[in-house]
Amino acid sequence: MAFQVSLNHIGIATAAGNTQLEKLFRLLGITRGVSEQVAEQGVDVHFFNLEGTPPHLELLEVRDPAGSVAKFIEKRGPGIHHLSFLVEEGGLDPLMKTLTAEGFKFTYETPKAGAQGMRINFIHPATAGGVLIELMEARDAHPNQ
Ligand code: CMX
Repeated sequence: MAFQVSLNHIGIATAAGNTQLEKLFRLLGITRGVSEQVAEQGVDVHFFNLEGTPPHLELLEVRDPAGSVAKFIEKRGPGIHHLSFLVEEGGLDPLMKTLTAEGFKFTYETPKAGAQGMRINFIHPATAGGVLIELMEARDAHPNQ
């Protein structure tokens, strides 16, 4: 089965209150889009739009010092954290099934609610060449999740 995915954003981990990249993006003329608190992931996310279309840049600003992004910064320092791919509606569950059968390990058994009204799951970097990969799908197809 062929799956349709597109690169949606690049997530960048940043410490709370650090505005270096935001300033740089502004000077480069990259406009700031929406910001959203994602309590479940322990971060505030700030989207920056490249000419209004994906791929976007997503700053992950730490809010929960015990969360996974805080842990990432502690271990590896701030910087590029994940690549996020948008999966066509209805495609996430079958894609997870296929990738799991191929040996890829997901961080959650079932997708969780993410920013921008998305269902999200992550492929563990240990099974994906050292890169954390987020897969996301519009929640419209799953109104109860
Ligand atoms: N990219 C690449 N490698 C990473 C990584 C990342 N983002 N995060 C952790 N790792 C590496 C660690 O360096 C470590 O490598 P070594 O074994 O070589 O030292 C290994 O993965 C295990 O790391 P850990 O610190 O022990 O962390 P855990 O295994 O407990 O958790 C992970 C790692 C990916 C499962 C966890 O961070 C996770 O569940 N991530 C998904 C949730 C998330 O990242 N949310 C933030 C984004 C929210 C959003 O965009 O909305």
